[in-house]
Amino acid sequence: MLKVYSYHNSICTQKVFITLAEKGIEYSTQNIDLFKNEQFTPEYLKINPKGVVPALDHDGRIVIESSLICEYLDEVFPTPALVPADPYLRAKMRLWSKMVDEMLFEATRELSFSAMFRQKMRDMTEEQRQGRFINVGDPIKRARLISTYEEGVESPYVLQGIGAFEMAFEKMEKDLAQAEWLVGGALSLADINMMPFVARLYYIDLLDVWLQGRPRVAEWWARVQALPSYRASVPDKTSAEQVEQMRLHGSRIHLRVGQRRAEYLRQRAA
Ligand SMILES: N[C@@H](CCC(=O)N[C@@H](CS)C(=O)NCC(=O)O)C(=O)O
Repeated sequence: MLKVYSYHNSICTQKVFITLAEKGIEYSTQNIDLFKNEQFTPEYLKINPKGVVPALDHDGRIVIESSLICEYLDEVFPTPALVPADPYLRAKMRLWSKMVDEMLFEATRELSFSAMFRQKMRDMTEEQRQGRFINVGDPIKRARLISTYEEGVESPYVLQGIGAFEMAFEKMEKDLAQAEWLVGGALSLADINMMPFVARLYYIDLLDVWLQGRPRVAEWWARVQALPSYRASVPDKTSAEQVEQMRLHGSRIHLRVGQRRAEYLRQRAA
């Protein structure tokens, strides 16, 4: 039996859902409401001491960290293979996982927060909001959260996030010149890791900022949107109301994100 601890619209959890769907594996889910601080209850912290989703329960054995969960699933359920057999290609695939875990996750959080979660945080009671800040154990993560809550798109962390996406999309456009998927010509966890992050930009109406002049990434994104595993795990699990909210909040920061990207590119060229 497989159970995924998740929160709707969680980008890390979407990686796990797409992997499970590619492999045609049945699973159940348990919702952890991140805006009610359910990730910090003593019961959930026993499952994931980091106080985040996702977590996978496989017959009572818990696996955490979305990239590790996806690799675990690939080892336990090897068909179809989503990790290249060739060690060199496997290393290239893991480079994409690192890019997502070390750069794009924070970048997406910053953009999502400044677009919409900021508003959700404003709607919390002061006690809930402080609880949310205090419970984030990692001081760097807490500083980023407070900064994007207070400064929105003007936060220095948002500029950092914009730079992270710039580097990722540059690499995608380059790597996709070789084949239609990111590593070795076949769909792999490299693509699956990237999907929810590109999708989030799409939903918050910011993807066009990075797709301009990147035809290969645009074609990759069209291929992803046609994949049944992606459709079942992201659009089909996202309500019309959420789609509307993301679009609405994202469109409000669209102009400013474009300007900050230009600022980033100017700084980089100087
Ligand atoms: N590196 C972790 C990140 C997990 C993570 O931060 N998940 C977010 C949702 S996408 C979360 O649970 N956030 C709750 C919080 O920050 O309080 C992974 O990939 O599993």
